[in-house]
Amino acid sequence: MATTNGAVENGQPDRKPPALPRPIRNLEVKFTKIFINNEWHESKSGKKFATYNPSTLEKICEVEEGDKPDVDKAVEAAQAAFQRGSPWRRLDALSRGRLLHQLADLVERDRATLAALETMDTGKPFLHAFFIDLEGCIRTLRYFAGWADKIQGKTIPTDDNVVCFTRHEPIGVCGAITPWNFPLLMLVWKLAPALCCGNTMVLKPAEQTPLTALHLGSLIKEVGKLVKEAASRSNLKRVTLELGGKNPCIVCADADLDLAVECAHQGVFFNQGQCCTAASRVFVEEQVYSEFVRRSVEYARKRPVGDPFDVKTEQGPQIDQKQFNKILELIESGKKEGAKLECGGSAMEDKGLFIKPTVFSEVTDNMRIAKEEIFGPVQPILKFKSIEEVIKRANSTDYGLTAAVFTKNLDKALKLASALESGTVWINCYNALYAQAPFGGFKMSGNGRELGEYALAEYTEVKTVTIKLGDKNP
Ligand code: NW8
Repeated sequence: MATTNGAVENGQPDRKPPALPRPIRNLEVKFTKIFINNEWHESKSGKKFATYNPSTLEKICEVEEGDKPDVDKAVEAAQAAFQRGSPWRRLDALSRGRLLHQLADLVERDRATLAALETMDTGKPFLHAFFIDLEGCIRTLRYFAGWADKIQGKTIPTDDNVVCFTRHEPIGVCGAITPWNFPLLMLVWKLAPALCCGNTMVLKPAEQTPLTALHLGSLIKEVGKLVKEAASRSNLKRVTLELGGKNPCIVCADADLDLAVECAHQGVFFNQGQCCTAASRVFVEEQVYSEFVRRSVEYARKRPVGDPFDVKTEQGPQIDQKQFNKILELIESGKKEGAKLECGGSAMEDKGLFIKPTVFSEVTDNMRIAKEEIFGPVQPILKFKSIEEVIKRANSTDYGLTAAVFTKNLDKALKLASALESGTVWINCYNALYAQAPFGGFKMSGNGRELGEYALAEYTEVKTVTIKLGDKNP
C-alpha cells in the first residue's frame, strides 16, 4: 500500500530476479570498431590499441583507436542527425520512449554477454556485473524511456495581455566521457536521459574498458532509427561532472552494529574499492570503536578474493598496474604515518593485480589515507567523541559526494543529514542508488545531477515563448 509520501509499505509482489546466469568464460569479442551513424568505422589514423584482462593480464583484443579526426567525424554525424527535419527530430516523444524500451529489451537479451564482457574488461566479479551493473543499466533505460513523453513546460501567468509558456528542448549534441569502474552503467546514466530528451550523443569510453560500449553500439544498430543530426551552437559548453569522494561513514554508538559493520565493509570494498561512493573514512564513536574494528577485520579477512568468474568471488583485481601501484603506495604511507595495520596491507602473493582487503585503525585526519582518494580495497577507521566534532571533521574535505550515518536516533540522523556537505546522505544503508533519485556531488565532487527528474535539466534547454494577444476582444 502506498502512503502519502510515496513510501511503499509492502514488498514487490511481481518482481522476480532473473535466473542465476552461467558465467561465460571465453567469450569471443565481436565488436572492436568505432560506431558512428549506425555503422562500424576504422580509425582515420589506422591505429588500434589493446585492451587487457586485469585478472589474467592477457590481451583480450585490439580496438580501433579514435582520435581528434574520428571525434570530428562523430560530432558531424551527431550534428547532422540533430538537424531540424531529420528522422530523429521528427520522431514523436512516445516513439523515442519506445526506442529506449527496445534498447532495454536488447540489453536484457544480451545481459549475460554484456556482464561477461564487463568482467573480462574490468575484473569485477561476474555476478556483480550481472546483478548490479546490468540491473542498473536496464532500470535506468526503462526509467528514462518513461520520461520521454512526460517532459513538459509550464504556462506562466504575467501582468500583461500575453500567453507565456516554456518548452523544454533538447540541447543538441552531447559529449560524454565515461570511466572504467562501471563502464556500461555510467554510459547508460548519460545516454538514457540524453536520448529521452531528444539529444544526439558522442561517447568516449575509458581506454581500459571499451568492450561493453561497443556491444551497446551493436544493440543500438539493431534498434535502428538512431540516425542523422546537426546544429551549430555557441561555444559556451555546459559541463556536468561526477568526480571523486572521500566519503565519510559515521557510526554512532547507538547504531545497529551488525548492520553498520556490514554496510561500511561493502561500502568501501565493493567493486575492488573503485567507487566514487567508497566509504573511505569510517568515523566510529569511541564507545563502540574497538568492537567495530574487531568485527570489520573479521569481515575483511573472510572476503573472497580471486577469479572474477568464480561465483564465490567478491573481489577481483584492480583495473591496471598504475592504480595498483598507487594503492600500494598509499598503504605504505598509512604504515609510515602511524596508522595501525589490522589486516591485509599488501598485494596477494603471485597474483598480478590483486590486493588483500586492508583495514587500518587509529587513523587520524592528517594522514594521507584519511585525505586522499585511494580507489582501492583499503578501509581507514577513525574515532570520534561527539556529534559536533564529527560533523566538522566529516566536512573538512574539498570533496562532497556521499555520506552515510548509522544510528537508531531519528533526531541525530536528521541533524546529520542536513549538516553533512554532500550530494547524497544515506541513513542506515549504503550505495542505495535508484534510477528515480538524483545523484551527484557538492563542492569538488562535481557539477550537475545524474538520474531522476533532475538529470533531465542537464540535457534540456528551456525556451520561453511569449505571445502578445490583441488588445480588443473579437
Ligand atoms: C542505477 C543504479 C542502480 C544500482 C544498484 C547496488 C549496489 C551498488 C551500486 C548500485 C539504477 C538502479 C540501481 C553502485 C553503482 C554505481 C556506483 C556505486 C554503487 N547501483 N546498486 Cl558508482
